[in-house]
Amino acid sequence: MKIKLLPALSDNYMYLIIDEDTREAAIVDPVAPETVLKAVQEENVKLKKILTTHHHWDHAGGNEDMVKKVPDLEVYGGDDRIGALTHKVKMGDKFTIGKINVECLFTPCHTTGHICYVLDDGGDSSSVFTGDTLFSAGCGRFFEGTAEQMFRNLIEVLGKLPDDTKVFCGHEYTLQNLRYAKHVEPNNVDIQQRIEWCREKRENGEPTVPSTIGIEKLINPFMRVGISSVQQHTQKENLVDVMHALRKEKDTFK
Ligand code: GBP
Ligand code: ZN
Repeated sequence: MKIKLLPALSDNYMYLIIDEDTREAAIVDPVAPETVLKAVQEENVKLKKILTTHHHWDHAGGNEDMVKKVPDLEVYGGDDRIGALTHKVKMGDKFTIGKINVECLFTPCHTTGHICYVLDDGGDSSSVFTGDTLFSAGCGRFFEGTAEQMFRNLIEVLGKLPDDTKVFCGHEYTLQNLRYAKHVEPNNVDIQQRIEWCREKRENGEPTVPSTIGIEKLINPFMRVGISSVQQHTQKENLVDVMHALRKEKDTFK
């Protein structure tokens, strides 16, 4: 499996997923159709599917245009507000991209119909496309959901994936997120080291994506609600209360 990261708008990422055996491809959140079509031509692949994480325009806003330009394109997603949707999916639904297996994880909170997609090509590690649910070192705002839901998404669903699962998220927010992570845990050495690593990446014009589930468990405060330093920062013990307090503080963190 080959994954081509395609930057779009100011800080969005689209991902072109290629099954090299069959040359079949899928695109995650194609908000900039011209960029996608150029990459599809360059890679000489057959684009078969759109994987939409959620209905926000900066993720789903290119769908209508894409289906006009690519014949027989299938559009996957978990929300009726997603343009050109052909395959509405729910928790545990499975399909394929060539020989790559895809499993849908329902992760409502940022929006009520948010889906993350886990890809497995039989190789050593899987990849998960997390849209605006899980960012590197952060998570999406709770526009349409609760701390209880995000706790379930991050701890009980995404947090149960193997540590070596690669994380491909919807935005390049990592350095801003790490600044907040450092505020929560000033003594966390993994956060300090990740800031240096990400600074170097960004200075060279490179993305900080992919991360891994294992790395996120070390640096992402929203995946660390059960760690005592994070609990102490929020002055809460109940894990959902910690999640709620972190999101509330980050909503206005400058
Ligand atoms: C930043 O630049 O670092 N804090 C952000 C500011 C996702 S995009 C922008 C922001 O709020 N981004 C959203 C988010 O969840 N950020 C996580 C965070 O701040 O910790 N969006 O474009 C956003 O989802 C959107 C589109 C929102 C349509 C509502 C509608 Br309706
Ligand atoms: Zn969003």
